[in-house]
This record gives sequence, structure tokens and C-alpha cells, in this order.
Amino acid sequence: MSRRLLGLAFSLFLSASIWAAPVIKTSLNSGWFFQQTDHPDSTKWEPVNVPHTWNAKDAFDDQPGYYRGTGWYRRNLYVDAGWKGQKLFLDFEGVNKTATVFINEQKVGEHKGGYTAFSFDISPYVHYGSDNDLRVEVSNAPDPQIPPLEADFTFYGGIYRDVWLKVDNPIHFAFSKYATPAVYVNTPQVSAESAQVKVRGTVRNETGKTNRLLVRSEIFSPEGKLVEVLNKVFTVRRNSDRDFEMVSKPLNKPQLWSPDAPNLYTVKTTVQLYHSDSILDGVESPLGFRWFKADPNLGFFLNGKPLKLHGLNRHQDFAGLGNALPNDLHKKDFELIKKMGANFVRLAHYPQAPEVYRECDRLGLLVWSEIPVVNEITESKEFTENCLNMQREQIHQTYNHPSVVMYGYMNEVFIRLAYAKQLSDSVRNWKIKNTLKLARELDSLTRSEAPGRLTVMALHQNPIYNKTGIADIPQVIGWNLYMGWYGGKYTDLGTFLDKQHAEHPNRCIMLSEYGPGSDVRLHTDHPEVWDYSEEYQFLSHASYRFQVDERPYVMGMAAWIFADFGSEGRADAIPHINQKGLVKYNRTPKDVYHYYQVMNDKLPRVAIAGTNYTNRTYVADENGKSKHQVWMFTNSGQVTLYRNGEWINSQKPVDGIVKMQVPFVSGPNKLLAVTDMAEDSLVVNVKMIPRKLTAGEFHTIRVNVGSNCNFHNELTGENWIPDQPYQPGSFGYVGGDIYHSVSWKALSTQSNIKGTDDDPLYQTMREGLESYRFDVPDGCYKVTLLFAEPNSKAGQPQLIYNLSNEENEQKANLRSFGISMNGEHEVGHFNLARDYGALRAVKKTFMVNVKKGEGLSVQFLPEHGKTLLSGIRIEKR
Ligand code: GCB
Repeated sequence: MSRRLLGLAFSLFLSASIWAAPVIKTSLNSGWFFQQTDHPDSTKWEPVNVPHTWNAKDAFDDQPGYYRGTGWYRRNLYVDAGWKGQKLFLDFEGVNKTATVFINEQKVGEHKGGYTAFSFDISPYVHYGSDNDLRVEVSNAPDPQIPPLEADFTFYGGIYRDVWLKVDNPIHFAFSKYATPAVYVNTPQVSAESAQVKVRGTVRNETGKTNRLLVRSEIFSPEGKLVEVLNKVFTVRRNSDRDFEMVSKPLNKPQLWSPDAPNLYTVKTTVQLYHSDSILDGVESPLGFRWFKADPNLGFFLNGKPLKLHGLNRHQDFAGLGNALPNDLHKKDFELIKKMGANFVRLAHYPQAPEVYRECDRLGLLVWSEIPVVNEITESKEFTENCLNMQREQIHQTYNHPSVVMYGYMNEVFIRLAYAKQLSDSVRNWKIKNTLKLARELDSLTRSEAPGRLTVMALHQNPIYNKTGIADIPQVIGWNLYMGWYGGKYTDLGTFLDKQHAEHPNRCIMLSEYGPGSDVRLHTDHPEVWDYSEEYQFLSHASYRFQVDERPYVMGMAAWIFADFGSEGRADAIPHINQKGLVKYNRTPKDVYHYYQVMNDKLPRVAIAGTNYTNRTYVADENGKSKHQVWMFTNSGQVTLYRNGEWINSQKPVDGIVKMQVPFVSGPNKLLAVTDMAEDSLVVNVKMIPRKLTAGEFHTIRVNVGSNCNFHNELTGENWIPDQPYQPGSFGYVGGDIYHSVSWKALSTQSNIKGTDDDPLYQTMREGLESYRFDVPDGCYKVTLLFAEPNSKAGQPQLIYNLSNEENEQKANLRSFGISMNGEHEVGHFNLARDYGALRAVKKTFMVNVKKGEGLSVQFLPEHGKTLLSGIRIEKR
């Protein structure tokens, strides 16, 4: 053959086939009807579309618990007469947590586990050219055989991910097992010089005839150029499966995939009858050329170079929607994560929607994906089988995504055992033995199903994992460390990590969770643990960041957590929500998000903290100004700050943070932070209360009693300023102590205060105070006092073992006191628990005339137990 002809043959060989998806794949998200019941009643169907959950509201209301039971879905499915002879599949991307599918009242199949996809062949059950009744019985009821058994997140029930109908040729890729994409792509050899691609899969021939088939994989570059074609011809006997495998020749200088350059190739694999042009089935797979490893001393490597993993964990729910998110919202999350400069995401604590993995491939985010074996296991064959099956499903469903580098299978699996003090040694040892057995099975399954990926497990801070040896099973250990929140100080992190590294020098470790809770309504100049201020949150994150970066052996860190998320049993500053997010539940960034954005940027940057706190109320000093902290984040050497054009200070950052005292003035304060290459500005509007309350005109003052924080009500715009001891001429408390929750040693009740959305105002309080004083000018005042009885058991019948103490117990639980205003007795026997119940927001308003320059004094007169106050507002009438 002449050279020219050879060249022509080659270019023909490399030309893309006319590739149109041969299958019909259509979404079935619309037109469903739903009933929250065990036994559907034909009159009570409510129209819904999926994604749908039945817990979007009840997991956030004041009633404890949320519906965990059965829900029924139904919809009509018209099946085209022309589809006769084709194969029909129903694909569910995720139903929490068991699903039983029926067509025309016949059971088609059942799936266990709420976070992986499943697919059923419905061809034998449908009537062609006619309507069909599709029903799905879903349950999120507790089931000891299906993980997760319990965890710090809400188990929303429902068909909460997309549903698809696929109409396929009887000769097709065998995808229904584990609902896989059916074609597996990997790179048996890859370097910057060259790479080979392996494509394997299974073809199913359901025609009843033996067929000779051609499977063809076309590899397209990120620019869409066809770079390689693989062909395989083979015979598949009737009604049987046949595996195939093709390996490419080395491809020269592949464009590598990485967080900085997520070059994504595409592999389009088709099957056709040999000697026929028409394609019977086709699958598109992502392909990234990358390689990685973990080293116990040098951390994580990607494409031969060390890469510190900087990222976060992500739960899948969203304010108002529960877990039923449209893909657009999943996408938006990952764009925000990328914009923060993260290169790593841990999908906690379960496999997430297919769209999530696609986004991570596209954006260049390295992924740790895991199955939800959280806190404890059930020691049973069925539980083990369900775990193994989930891990198989997860791996098969996400195998082709270059973003996935780690597969996890347990999170803090000994946390219940570590706290179960009453267990006998033999029961404890038995549980440990069984948990280790499950870990080994899951680990070896993962290694064999996903060679090349790293196996990983996350641990809580407890010696049990090292003592039992479970921490030696996976290839990577993630530590979930909350020093500076659940105990210790945030500066303790490095010491702990160094000790682990010294004692286990061959172990690859990373920080898989860390971080305190915060509420954008709470701000302070004096951050403290458990105050939920944004300031405490970013200070601890910054310290952690630097402690990890200083240690090359730590592979990286994943903050807990990208966004606030639903955890029904919690009582953070917003009940039912875990508020450790870097962004709010609705994705509004918190300061700490901007901190990471600055630190992750390769270009010089500076950002002023306080974007959620631009309208402030301050108490002026004798010069009419008010000095407060301004915090700035920078990756540069020095920051200079100006306020309304006036130089304030120049300073170097510590852990990426610069803190300056700024004398704020009444009205707008334009802050401008400047580094040699970057700047940022923020306008802070200040309402000034004169220090001497009689100076100037007095309007209103609101105090967040018992708290170091300003509380900002987002609806009314009101600020409740931090508490202070009484200062003559001004205001403050007299006597008493800050209330501390006994169980949490926290500054607040850590309880849901019913009847309000301003929980933080009521959660913090002073106990035992004698009075609250305001040296206000004469006049008529409306005084509003805020209270909540923090003792959840107060007022309830008590189980009293020691009868002789009965009277004392009752008195302790039923505190009562009197209230007087400037010596005028207003209320006696004020008894919160008796009159309102515990943990209820109570407001009491009084009108008071202040005369003769005596100021206003609210006195609390103890009768039983300690007096109490959560907040106080004084308004001049
Ligand atoms: C953890 C858990 C995570 C919790 C988190 C927390 O260690 O792995 O599921 O949500 O702590 O906020 O306490």
C-alpha cells in the first residue's frame, strides 16, 4: 500500500463514528404522587415531583424526632408499543433507605441502603402500548441491619435523587448489576510521557440468538479530538454475558488531570453487530490521566509531586429542602468549594449523587468517598453483607471518576463503644473482634475491587483505635480532631499529630475533620470556645491550618464541614442544625470561608472579616468613639488598615490573620485593608450608644445578658450588645455568674429553646444576679426581660430515690424569684418552669417611670434557687 493510502486508512480508522446514544434515557422525576403511610389510601395521594423527601419540615420543627417510617410513591408509566422487544430499566440514583418497586402490583425488586443507585429490569412486568402503575414503597425506619445505625445527621426519607427510564437494545452493556455505568476505564500505566488506557466491561445478549459483535472505544482529548480507537470483535451466545477487555498502545504525552488543570478525556464505548453500522448501546466514561500515592513521611503525591490536601467535608442537604436537591444545587456547591481554592473533598458520610462525582472530575477536586458505617456496627451476617454490598455498589458506580482517590468504609466506628462504660470486658472484646473482622473484610474488598485507590477510615480522638489495631487496617488514617471544641485547646493539634507519627511511623495520616460551630448572628471581640461566634471559628481553623502545613508527614486536612447541615437531635445556636459549616445552610459564606479562599490563593490576597456583621451597635468611650477588633485574612507579609481614609495600623499576620483595634465612629466606617499587591474594603455602619446614658438622647438598648457576643437579629436588624458589669453612668449587671451547662461545660444551655428563632439570646444567661442597672435619663420606659429555664427537667415529675431529699429536689428544679423595678414590686413567685415549662422563650414587658435622676434598676429577688436573666431591652417611650 502506498504511504498516501496508508495515511488515509489510518485517518479513517481514527475518525469518530457517528455517535448518537442508541438508548432512550428519560427522566421520570415528574408526575409522582405520595402518601406518608404504611397502607396507602386511594383518596389521599399528594402530587409531588422528585427529588423529594418527607422530612424537609418535620426534622426542623420544635417537636422532637422526625418521621421515620414508610412512604409510598406512585406514578403512571406509559410504555410505548414500539418498545416491545427492547429492554426497559428503571434507574434510581438514591432512595433513603429501603425501596421496593412494583409494576402493576407485581414486585420488581428491592434495594437496601439510602446512598447508592440501583437499577431494575422492568421489561417482564410492563404492558406495552398502555398505562402501567409504578409504585415504590420507601422506608427510612430504623433498621439494625442497614448502616448508618445512628449518626450526627438527619436520615431524610424519600426518593431524593433522580429517577430514569432506560430503553435499551436486547444487546447491551450489562449495567444493572450494582447499577454501574457498565464500562470500566482505567490507566494500567501512566506517566507524563505516556499512558495506556484499559477499557473493560460485559456485554449481555438477550436476543435468543448468538451474535458476533464489535465493541469500540473512542478516546477523545479534553478538546474533543479523537486520539485513539480500540476495537474488539467477539461472539456472545444467546441469552448470555461476555466480558471484554481492550488496552490501548501507549499514548504520547497525555494531558494530566490535576486540581490546577483538570484535563478530562472522554471514552465513548459502543457495541454493534459485526458488519453492521448501527450502534446498539453506548456508554460515555470520563478519563483522567493521573497517579497518586500516600507516603507516611512526605504526605500525599499527585502526578509525582507532593500536594498538600486542603479541603473540606460535604453533606448533601440544603436549607428548606432536606436531602432532596436538584442537580443544579449540587453543582453550585462544588463551584463554591472550588472557588474557595479547595483541592480535596471528603463526601461525608456516604456516596453522593452522580452529579457530584462529575463535578469533582470537571473542577479538579480530589475525592474521598465512603459508605455510611458510622459510630457502631451490628454484629450480624446481614449487616456485614449490606456493608459489603454498599461498598461494591459505591466502587462500581464511581470507578471511572479520576477525582476519586480514596474509598472509606468506617467513621468513628468505636465512638459508642468508647462511651459505653457499663459493658463487661468480654462483651467489649467480642464487639471489638467483630468490628475488626468487618473492617478487614471491607478493606480487602476495597483493595481488590478498586486497586490503585487508597483505603481509608476516619477515627475519633481515642486510644481504642491504636490499641485494637483497627487503625492498621486501611492504607490511610483520617483523624477527626476537635481539640478546642469538644475538649482541649486548638493549639494542641500538632502535639497529638506528632505523637501519632512518632508511634506509628509507617502510617499515612491526615486530618479528616476539625472545626467549631458558628452562627453568623454572633460576633465578639473576645472569642471563646462554645460561643458560636464567627471569630472563634476562624481563629481555630487558622491555627489548625498552620499546624498541618508545618508538618510534611500530614497528607492534608478536610474541614468539618462545607455547609451547616440538618442533624435533628442537635441544639446548636440554631436547633436541629450542625453549625460547623464554612457556609450557612443556605450557602451564605461565613468569614472562615473567606479565610480559606485567601489562604488557598496563589496570588496575594487580603480580606476583611465581618461581611455578615456590617450594621453594629457599639457603646462609645469618653471621646465618642468605640474601639473594637477588626480581623483581616492575608497570605501576604503585612497589612495596612485605613478607616475613612485615616491610617490605623500596619501589622504582620499570625496564622494568616491580622487583628487590629479600630476606633469606630458613629455612622459609616469605610475600612480599607491594603497589602503590597491586594486590597479589600468593607463598610461598617455603627449606631453609637453614649457611654453616659444621660448624654444625648436615649432611645433603645438591648443586651445579650450572660454573653460575650453581640447577637444580630437578621429579620429586624436589631443588635443585642454583649453583657457587661455595671459601670456608674452607664449600664450593666450586678452580681451573679454566667450560666454554664453542666453536661457540656458550655457557655449556653445547648438546648432548643422553643417558641423563638433567637435561640442564642435565650441560650446564654446570668444566674444569681441581684439587679440590672441602666443610668438612663428620667422618663417613661418599656422594659422587656427575656428568660428561659435551662434545666430541661425542671417542673417535671422527678424519679426520686432518696425520699428524704424530695423537698430539696423540687425546690432546686422549680426556681422562683420576684422582680421589682426601682424598688416597686412588680412580680412575685415568678416561676418559669411552672408557668411556661422548661426551655421555653419567655418575654415579660413592664412600663416604668424613671424619676429624680434615679436611673432604672431591675431587681431580682430570690425565693427558691437562683435568679435568671437571658436578655434585657430598654426603650424610651
Ligand atoms: C464527628 C463526626 C461527624 C459529626 C462531627 C460533629 O466526628 O464524624 O459526623 O457531625 O463530629 O460535628 O460533632
